[in-house]
Amino acid sequence: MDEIQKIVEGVLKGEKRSIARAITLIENNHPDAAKIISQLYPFTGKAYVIGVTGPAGSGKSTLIQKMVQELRRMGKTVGIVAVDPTSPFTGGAFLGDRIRMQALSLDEGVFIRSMASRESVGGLAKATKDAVRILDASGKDYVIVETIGAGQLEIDVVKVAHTIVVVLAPGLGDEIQAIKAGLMEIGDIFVINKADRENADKAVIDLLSAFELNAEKKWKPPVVKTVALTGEGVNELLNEIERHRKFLESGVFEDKRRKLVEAELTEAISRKVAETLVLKLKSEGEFQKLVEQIMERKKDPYTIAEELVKRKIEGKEA
Ligand SMILES: Nc1nc2c(ncn2[C@@H]2O[C@H](COP(=O)(O)OP(=O)(O)OP(=O)(O)O)[C@@H](O)[C@H]2O)c(=O)[nH]1
Ligand SMILES: [Mg+2]
Repeated sequence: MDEIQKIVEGVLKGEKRSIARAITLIENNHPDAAKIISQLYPFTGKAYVIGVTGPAGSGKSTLIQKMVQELRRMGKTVGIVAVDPTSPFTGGAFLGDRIRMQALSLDEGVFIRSMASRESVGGLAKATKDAVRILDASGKDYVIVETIGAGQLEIDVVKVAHTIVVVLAPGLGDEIQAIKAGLMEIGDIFVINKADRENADKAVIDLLSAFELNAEKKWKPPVVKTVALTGEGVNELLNEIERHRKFLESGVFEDKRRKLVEAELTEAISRKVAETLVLKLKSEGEFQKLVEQIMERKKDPYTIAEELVKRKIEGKEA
């Protein structure tokens, strides 16, 4: 049996070592990675994917830890992907995260992985999607993706999820920032964590009033108060996630999935066509010539790209 086959079978059996190996190959953009994903693909689509996003330090990791404990009590298996687009090795919370999460990862029914930073966020979004797929194929009932919701790029990362939970904390003006960062639009459920602190109720009211503005929406995002440190409100959060899941399954699900598949196919084609074309141009020695033309300002990159499409793809002479 070859190496790829071994990894694929290990993943399908839910073996931690194979899952880890597969994700590493994905992260390194290894040539075997695409083969692994394509062999696992038929076994995906069973896990329920929850995205947990929100400003730095709002309590996402602590909350996830409590959610996982609760899901484990219900007999569910869970995969967790923590995504940090800047650097997973800096930032004060990370070490604490690691220690807390390590305790969880001793459990056979839990797999935790922190995604290493990538040269591009597009690459990170793709690697995250593939990691979720691997965990899905490994038979996990739930896959949770944690990411800091700082901007559009991170939002792309969390879009792999069926249900997106936005975690905010009172004070700090998080709510206003969240609106600015577009979190309001992507959130299916909002959490005001650190409800043990002052102003939690005010934060909830502020959020609810913001929703009044888009009252025509079919799904009205609920706001849940939690204290992740003690686990207070975590059951209610899980109930709301379940309620959202039922809502999606009542019909919206297929639409949402189709849109995601369309976006993903477009992205996959763009990637592959661009890669192939650039490689070809380089091997033919033409790439460098085109670079020179731009350096000398004889032509601009957009015109060249357009001419290339005509010449190499549509088969017309430019
Ligand atoms: N008072 C209080 N503190 C909390 C609560 N939940 C989390 N914290 C604390 O807030 C800090 C940040 O918690 P994390 O769970 O690391 O937050 P995070 O959102 O994962 O942080 P990043 O991954 O760095 O964005 C830690 O010191 C937690 O102990 C809570 O409900 N109440
Ligand atoms: Mg965290």
